[in-house]
Amino acid sequence: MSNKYNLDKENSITDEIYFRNRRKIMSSSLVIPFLLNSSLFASTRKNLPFIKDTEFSTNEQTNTIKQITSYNNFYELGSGKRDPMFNSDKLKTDEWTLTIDGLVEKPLVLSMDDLIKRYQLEERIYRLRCVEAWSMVVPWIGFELRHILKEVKPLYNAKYVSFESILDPVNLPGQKRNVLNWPYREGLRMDEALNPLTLISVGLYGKVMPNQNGAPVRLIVPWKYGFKSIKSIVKISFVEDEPICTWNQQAPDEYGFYSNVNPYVDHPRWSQKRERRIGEFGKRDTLLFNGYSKFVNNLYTGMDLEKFF
Ligand SMILES: Nc1nc2c(c(=O)[nH]1)N[C@H]1C(S)=C(S)[C@@H](COP(=O)(O)O)O[C@H]1N2
Ligand SMILES: [Mo]
Repeated sequence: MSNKYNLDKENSITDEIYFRNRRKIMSSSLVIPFLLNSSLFASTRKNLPFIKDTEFSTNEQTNTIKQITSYNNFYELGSGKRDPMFNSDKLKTDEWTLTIDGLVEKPLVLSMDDLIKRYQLEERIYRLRCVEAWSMVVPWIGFELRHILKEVKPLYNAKYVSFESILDPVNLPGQKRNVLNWPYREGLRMDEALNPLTLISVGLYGKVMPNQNGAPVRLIVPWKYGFKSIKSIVKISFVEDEPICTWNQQAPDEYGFYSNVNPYVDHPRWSQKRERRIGEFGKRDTLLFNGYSKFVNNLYTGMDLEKFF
């Protein structure tokens, strides 16, 4: 096995469904599939410099760029899985800044150029397991969140890290209604934030982040359900108390603060024992901590994972 990219094969079932729907949506029959294909997926994204990680990356087959950019959850761009792709141009990422504040010695405000130059970027191939029982394997580009922590120096009373996404109801179609309590928010315990698996990601497949995947900067926490991996982050704050998390606030019985991938604790409305890898027909077993036990087990020793789900 090797870390070979799964370059766009045109024959997967998701691609087929996608093209069928797309043809329905495009009213003009003059749009030939070739044009459609090239304009939607031809990459104008800028290349990023990076080194390849071997320590934490999986050597499973990666999902295709098409699969990764056409089946997303990103409620700011709509609640359907295809909405983020169709509405991707509604996310405005110009002049983006990332603010790091709260209980720290040295707060920071970084432009995207600053951020990309400041930290050595790595390619990390991670599984991402959505709470809705599907998963993907993505070659993310990013750096460990703990490198930011080292720099801002959290104060002794900082016990959690809170993350906030963009708020732009003028442009973001999903934010024109209160589908969620905007802006989208997430949080981690300090030791989870310091774990080397926890990534700040600025791209995938060697290039800057596609809008639908959370451009220009997002979090990746591979042992937790996908919704913890907050997209399009504008602010990271160090705080004393457990921060508000959007899905936990929305439905506390269904989504806990921890949300570690756990096949032994079902969601109240469905099983978490198995998952469908996007592009595959059958299902595979879901692994405890999404298969990252070796790296994160120790964070939860002595904790009742049914209570702290
Ligand atoms: N701001 C924001 N971040 C978000 C979401 C969202 O709706 N808004 N959806 C989450 C969910 S449920 C998942 S599964 C992942 C999907 O990431 P991907 O589209 O890159 O696969 O993003 C997460 N981050
Ligand atoms: Mo998700």
